[in-house]
Amino acid sequence: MENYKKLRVFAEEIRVETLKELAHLSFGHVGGSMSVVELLAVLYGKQMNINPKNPQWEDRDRLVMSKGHAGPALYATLALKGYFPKETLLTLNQGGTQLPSHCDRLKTPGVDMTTGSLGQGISTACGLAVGNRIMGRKSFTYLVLGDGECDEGQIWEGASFAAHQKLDRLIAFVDLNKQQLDGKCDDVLYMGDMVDKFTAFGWFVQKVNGHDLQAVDQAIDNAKVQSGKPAMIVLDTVKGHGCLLAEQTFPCHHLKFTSQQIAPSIAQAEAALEAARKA
Ligand SMILES: Cc1ncc(C[n+]2csc(CCOP(=O)(O)OP(=O)(O)O)c2C)c(N)n1
Repeated sequence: MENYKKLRVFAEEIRVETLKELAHLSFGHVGGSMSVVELLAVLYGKQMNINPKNPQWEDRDRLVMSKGHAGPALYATLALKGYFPKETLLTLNQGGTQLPSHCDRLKTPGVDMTTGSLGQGISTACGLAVGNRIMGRKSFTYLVLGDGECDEGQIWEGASFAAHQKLDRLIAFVDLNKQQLDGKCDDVLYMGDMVDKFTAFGWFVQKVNGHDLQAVDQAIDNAKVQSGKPAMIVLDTVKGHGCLLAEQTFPCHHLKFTSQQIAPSIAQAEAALEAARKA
C-alpha cells in the first residue's frame, strides 16, 4: 500500500502544479488535463522505464499524448520528475516558451511526440512501436486518446493496423471522461461501447476507474504480460476531476477565469495533497 500512497502524493502534486500553471495564464484546458492526472502519476511514478537526465535515451518507454491539449498536465509531471525546472511551468503558452499549449517534441524535454491535431497520435504511436520492434528494443509505447478524439476516422485505421501488426508493446488508454470540446460525447457523436469496439478491432481490452491508482497500475501490469495484441485500457474518468471550478462548470474543456475564481480550486487541491502526505 505504501507504493500507492507515494503515487497518490505524486498525483496530487501533479494536480496542484497543473492548476498553478494554468492559473498563471488565466485560461486553458483544465478539464482534460485533470482527468489524466492519475494515469500520468502511475506511468511516470512507477510504470515507465525512463531517464529524466537523458530524455533522448533510445531504450526508453515513450508516451504519445494524442489528446495534445492535455499538455499542461504532462508538463507538470515532467517538471516534477526533473526533466526541467518547476519554474518553467509558469511560462506555459507564452512567447518563446518550451511549453506550448499543445505538446511539441522539439520544444519540451521529455515530450516524445508532437500532438494536438486529434487522431494522429495513434498513427505515430504505431510507428514508434513498429520502429522499436525493428530495432529489437523492448520499450513500451504508451498512447493517451480522448473519447471525443475517437470520433476521428484515423483512430480506427490505427486500431486496425496495430492489431494486424500484433503490436503487443503498444499500451493505449481512452480517457473516457464523457465530454469533448462543446458538449457530451454521446450527444456530439454516439460511439457505442469503447470496450466492445476495441475488442472487435482485435485489441486486449480492460476498463477501470481512471482515478483509482491501484486499478490503473494493475491494468498496465496485465497489459504488459499479454502477447500478440495491442492493449487498450479504457479509463472511466470525470472531466475536471479534483478541480472545483471545472467540476462545477459544463462544459469544462477550456476555461477562462480570474485568480479569485480559481483560488478555491487550488486551495482544495493543496488540501488533498496535504491529506495524501499525512495518510
Ligand atoms: C483534428 C482536430 N479537430 C478538432 C480539434 C479541436 N479540438 C480540440 S480538443 C477537442 C475535443 C477533444 O475531446 P476529447 O478527446 O474528449 O478530449 P478531453 O475531453 O479528454 O479533453 C477538439 C474537437 C483538434 N484539436 N484537432
